Formats: sequence, structure tokens, C-alpha cells
Amino acid sequence: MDIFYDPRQRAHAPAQEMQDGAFVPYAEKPERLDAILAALPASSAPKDHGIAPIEAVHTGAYLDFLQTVSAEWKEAGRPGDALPYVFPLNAPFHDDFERVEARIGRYSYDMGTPITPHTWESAYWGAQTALSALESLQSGDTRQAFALCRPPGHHSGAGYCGGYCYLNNAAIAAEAARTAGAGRVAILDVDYHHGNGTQDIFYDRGDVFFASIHADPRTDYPFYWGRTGETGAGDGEGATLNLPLPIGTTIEPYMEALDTALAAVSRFRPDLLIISFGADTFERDPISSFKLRIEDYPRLSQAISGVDAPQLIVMEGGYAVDDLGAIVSGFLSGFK
Ligand code: Q9C
Ligand code: ZN
Repeated sequence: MDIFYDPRQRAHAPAQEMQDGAFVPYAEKPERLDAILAALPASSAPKDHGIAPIEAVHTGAYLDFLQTVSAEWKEAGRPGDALPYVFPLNAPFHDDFERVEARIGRYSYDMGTPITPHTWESAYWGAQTALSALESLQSGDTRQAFALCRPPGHHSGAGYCGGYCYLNNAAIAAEAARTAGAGRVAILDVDYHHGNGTQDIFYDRGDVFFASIHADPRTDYPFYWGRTGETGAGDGEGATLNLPLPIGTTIEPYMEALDTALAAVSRFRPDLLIISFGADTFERDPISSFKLRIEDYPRLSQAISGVDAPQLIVMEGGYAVDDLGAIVSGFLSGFK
């Protein structure tokens, strides 16, 4: 399997996030990459595919914000990483703010996604990592490729960051594949958390199928997306499938949900399958509550391998740093 990684993804290192009423150390840290890399064979550096494939998914105003808000925060004399505290919710959206606080709330939905002077650089190379892994599949000699992306992407929508995510790597790869001629792309999201950004981006499109297995949003982040009743809209009606599972879920019920998701993916007959892979379904993940074990991960990938399409694996979450190497290498080992 071809593996892609760029060390510039390490530069983004926020100090802390707001959680449950207190600032806590940032869980999505660069050491995650070191732990995964140490368990894998050699990787390739990505090529620079430029900004166009990123602009095909994210709005110009949001991309401008991501590249400038950290400097604006510093110029305003604010301490630490840029972090919002006020959000517009149902207010009218404007772009002419004279306060950095207003601008950052406009493009965020939580207080867990700080922006540092290096966030853009890391997120940019994360997207290029996904695009380069896609390119290796397009050359046709391999059936799977792994993009070791960081920061993760699946909570980021066309015009917002959230949930440690800034650029939606899986969506950027899906859109690039469509542009390059793939008629139908399926995205299977097996991170612990619902992939709300990916769902949002493709919600009204019938050419990109989105299936997600995740913690029930009634009990878990991101809370406001991921119910079974969200099935797509317009041309996309029926092209979104949400399979929420309860706290404490073990491998057997997880496999049942996975079989349901894979049957739907196969019925869609995709030309490409993108897997948003989170290692945070692991039993000792520090912020999550499923009960998958190290030895369960090859079972997931063996089942996913049965889908008749080239497969691009994109790294999302997973925070049990000491176990990440074994989880990811186990997951990759099950692909056939
Ligand atoms: N007490 C990803 O896995 N904070 N993002 C949750 C839990 C946000 C996770 C706090 C979690 C975002 C890519
Ligand atoms: Zn997650």
C-alpha cells in the first residue's frame, strides 16, 4: 500500500482547547503522527497540487480567513492561539468586521479548534497529502493508498472549522476525483464522531454517497448532526446514511453497522471509495466511549476491502497516542 505523509503537518500545535467549562491540553497533537509513522513502512512526500482543489470545496472567504486570522489575532494583542467565544447562530452573516473576535466566530462552530501561526501550513499539506494519495490510485497500479493527514478534516465544512478540523481532506480528494472523471464517489466515515463537515458539503449531491458510523449525537460530539433522519436533500436525497451507535459499543454490533454501511456503498456502485478513518473507536481512547480492541481493526478493513472500487484511506481522529501505531498498522494490514 502506498503511504503519503508530510512533516509540515506537525507544525500546527495548539496549546489548549475549551472543554466542559475548562481549558485542557489539546488532544490532537503532533505526537499522534510520530506514533503512527513509527509503526508503518516508509512513506512518500506529497506533491503540491496547488490551491485549486481546495477552493473547489471551501469558500474563498473561509480560506482567506484561515490564512490571515492568526496574524490579525496577534496584531490585536490577543494572547495564545486564536479562539472564538461568540457565534452568529441564526444571525445574518457579514464579512466586514473590525474585531478579530467577530471574524473567528463567523467561521467556527466550537471552542475546540484554535488557529495558530502554523495552522494553514499544516492543513494545506494535509490536503496535499490526501490529493497525492488519490493521484497514486489514479495511476492505476495499486488498489489502496493511505494518506496520513493531520490535522483531521471531517468536521470542517465548506465555510467553517470545528472539531480539530480546518480543511476537509476527504472531501477535497472526493471532489478532485470527480473533476478527474470518477462518476461516483463514496465516502465511508468510521471515525468515532459524526463527519458533519463531509455530510454538509455533499448533502444535496447525488454523485457523492456519504455513510457514517459514529457515536449517537444525543450523547456525543458534534451533537447537532448525525441522526438517522438525515438522509440528504434534493439530488442528494438517499445519498447520506447515518448509523449512530450507543456509548460502550463493542466490535460485534459495530460490524453489523459496518455491514449495513458497506451494503449501501456497494449498491451505489462507486468508482472510488474514500475511508475517513478514525482510531478513536478504540477502547482506551481518552475522549471517546466505544470499546474496539487492537485486534478488531483488521476485521474492519477486511470487510471494507470487499467493496469493488479503489480505496483511499484518509486519517481522521484517534487520541490514544501510545496505541495509535498498533491501531493504524492493524487497520491497514487487513486491506487485500
Ligand atoms: N469531551 C476528531 O476526532 N471535543 N475530532 C470533544 C469530548 C471535540 C474530535 C470533547 C472532539 C473532536 C477528528
Ligand atoms: Zn473523532
